[in-house]
Amino acid sequence: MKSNKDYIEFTEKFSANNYHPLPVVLTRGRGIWVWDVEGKKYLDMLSGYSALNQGHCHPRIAGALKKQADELSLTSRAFHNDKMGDFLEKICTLAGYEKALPMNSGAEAVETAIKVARKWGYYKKKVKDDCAEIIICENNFHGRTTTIVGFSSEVQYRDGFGPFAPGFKMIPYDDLSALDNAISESTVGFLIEPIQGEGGVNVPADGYLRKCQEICRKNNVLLIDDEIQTGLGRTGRLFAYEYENARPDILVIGKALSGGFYPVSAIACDNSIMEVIKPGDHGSTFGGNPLASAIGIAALDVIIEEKLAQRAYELGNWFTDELRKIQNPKFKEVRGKGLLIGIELTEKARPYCEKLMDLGILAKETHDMVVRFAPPLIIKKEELEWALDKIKQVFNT
Ligand code: IF1
Repeated sequence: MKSNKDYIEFTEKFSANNYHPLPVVLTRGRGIWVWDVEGKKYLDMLSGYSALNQGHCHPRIAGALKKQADELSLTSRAFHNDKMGDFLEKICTLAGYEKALPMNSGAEAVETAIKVARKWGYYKKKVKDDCAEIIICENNFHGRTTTIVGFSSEVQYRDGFGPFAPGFKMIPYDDLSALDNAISESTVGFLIEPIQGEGGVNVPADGYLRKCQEICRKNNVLLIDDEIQTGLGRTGRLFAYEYENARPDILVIGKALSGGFYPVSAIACDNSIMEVIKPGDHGSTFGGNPLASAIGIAALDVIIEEKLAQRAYELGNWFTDELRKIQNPKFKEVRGKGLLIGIELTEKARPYCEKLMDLGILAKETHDMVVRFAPPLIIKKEELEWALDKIKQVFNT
């Protein structure tokens, strides 16, 4: 039997060195559990960065994939298919918007939101050509395209990838006066994460999102909410903005939209915005394909029927309270919402993730000093209790 080490050495011969994964090689996943090539079992507390809210290989979504894969996988948008309508209707009905535009990766959906906001700016707000500006926040993470990393505050994400697209203005997160002062007559949108995931599980002050919505409305600026990581139940609501009833003008979703089976993303907005997009303006080879649509329908059905947002709310609150009871001088803060939780430490988090891995828990550090816990939302309380015991073993001084 080949060991984890064997697989890693073999893979590294051919793979770009663009990640620094934990030294574990996974070969099977089911629900909250994954197994490595040596048969060791782990509780996955990263969930594919929240693409696996429904858990690994959810049978209902797997079944939809297998069925559709035997019928029709791709038509391109040169022709219609019989699944995209049902998929987009489900997105619009659940999210409460009139229209949706399906893409593949999260970054593509963010790029789509940027293009739609800019075109809306020129055609509806009458912003001067090529002057549209979108406001973004420090410590944002919206993907890895050159446009998006161009407005990242993370040096490493930008280093060596310039030149970058203009038209973005950066402000501090969770700072309302900065937003108000940054808006000009050229501002078409404010792109924000309701909670900054990669930024370190940064939760803004209560009321922040609602007040952002008010400032945007007052200035005829589109509020663009990137819920690719916080959406689809992760934070204890179907969408994180619901905590403050801060409905965005453009909603961006991805990751768990496919239950981790396939890259599926989308934007949703009302027709007064989406109608600026005309045939041929935008698209992609795989966007809205029947296989992605069939998977997306099943993924959304699982989220709703298994009440994953409610589970995240109840179990997340309990789990966060328990983590806060751990007495450890290295704990700077335990924060998050629902089952998107971060423990900020006073030192690097990676060594603790390695200790957790030895005890059968897979968690990932974010922003160097934060251990992120984001298990699948199907997790049971007794499984979280098991995890808590291991976390206490690692962190209890
Ligand atoms: C990596 C981070 C998480 C996202 C939000 C858009 C995207 C993401 C809020 C782009 C993607 C992934 C990307 C992955 C690691 C992971 C990540 F650490 F990078 F930032 F989750 F926090 N908006 N996040 O979180 O979606 O194009 O990847 O489908 O790039 O290392 P994508």
